[in-house]
Amino acid sequence: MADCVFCKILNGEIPSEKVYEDDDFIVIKDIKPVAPVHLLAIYKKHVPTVSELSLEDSQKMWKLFEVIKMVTKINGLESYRIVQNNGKDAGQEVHHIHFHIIGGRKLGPLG
Ligand code: D5M
Repeated sequence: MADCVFCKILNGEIPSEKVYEDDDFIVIKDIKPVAPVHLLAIYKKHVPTVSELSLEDSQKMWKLFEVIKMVTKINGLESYRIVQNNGKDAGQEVHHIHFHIIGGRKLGPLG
């Protein structure tokens, strides 16, 4: 998608701090971290929200948890939060499916 910031990161138009990459996912450092560790696991295919995932996309999501296990281990996180926003009222700013991985400090209650 031409005006999608994550598509631009994926095609190299915008720089990012890459932590991990495979055929389906890339993990980068969030530009506006809310905790000492704040990573974004981005699904490479441009799908705006979970509601728009095809069955084929959903079937690839199990891999995401293997990726999260790996990057949290590398970052020494025993406790962490996974956040995934869908739609404006949920606070989604970038309409390209991604998962926040947040940790490295004591986290407060969900709002
Ligand atoms: O989260 C979107 C997140 O994407 C938000 O935490 C900032 C982050 N962001 C935006 N642009 C960049 C770039 N260029 N690099 C790294 N991180 C970025 P959402 O769930 O959509 O609200």
